[in-house]
Amino acid sequence: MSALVVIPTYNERDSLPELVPKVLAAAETRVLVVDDESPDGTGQIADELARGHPGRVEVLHRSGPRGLGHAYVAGLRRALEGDAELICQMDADLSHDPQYLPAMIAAAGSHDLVIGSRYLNGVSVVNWPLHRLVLSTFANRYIRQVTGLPVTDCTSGFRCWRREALERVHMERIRSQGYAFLVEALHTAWILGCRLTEVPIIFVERRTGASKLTSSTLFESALMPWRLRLRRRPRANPSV
Ligand SMILES: Nc1nc2c(ncn2[C@@H]2O[C@H](COP(=O)(O)OP(=O)(O)OP(=O)(O)O)[C@@H](O)[C@H]2O)c(=O)[nH]1
Ligand SMILES: [Mg+2]
Repeated sequence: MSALVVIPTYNERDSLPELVPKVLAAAETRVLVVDDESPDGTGQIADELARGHPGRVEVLHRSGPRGLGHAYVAGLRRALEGDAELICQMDADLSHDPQYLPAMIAAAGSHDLVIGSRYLNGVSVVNWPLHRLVLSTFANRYIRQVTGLPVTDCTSGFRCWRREALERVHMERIRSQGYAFLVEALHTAWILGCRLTEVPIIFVERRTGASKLTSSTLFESALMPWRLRLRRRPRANPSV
């Protein structure tokens, strides 16, 4: 099945040139970089990568309000305008290793949404300071308990969607940013009766560039599970 990998970028000039060739080599993939006018010139580097890989790499230059949620919405919508049967999403900072793409793509043969999961077999995270590890594992446990989501890693940005499932989720209706966006999209898919599965990954902390995690994103993420809890539960007979 043809897969398009959507990669949002903001100031990732050091990691993107290493990541894109690895993604293209890992599987039958194409890449869509979604850049938000990165001040470090990542957008121009992405344009060079597109020129070097004609037909396989495309760049969407966004302007307007910045934010990971906006970038996901724009990128995933653009992806749906094309003909890819599978649409993957991953971070640009090399935390998500493209070596896992083939397993995720294979799992999408029988599932609607595949999650690259850090917490399927204990904790598979390299080089995170203790406070990040505690925050992330606590957040995931909290989300699961409040919402009932049957997934160990609800905040992973490494995902592979079947296009029909992505179409039904209507990403443009999701207003939140960052982790809350990821949790809401996953929850919506679950409510719609999508078949969810996880593939274990080893997550490696970024070596270059800076995290864009902000306290407002964390606050939004803390409230989100309670909003989701008020929604309906999944359909008994999934139709996707
Ligand atoms: N287009 C776009 N991309 C963004 C924006 N904010 C973050 N990103 C990208 O989204 C991905 C995830 O962002 P990170 O800063 O790595 O956030 P994180 O993975 O939650 O945090 P770390 O663990 O510290 O890396 C990276 O590829 C970023 O470059 C944004 O506002 N616009
Ligand atoms: Mg990261």
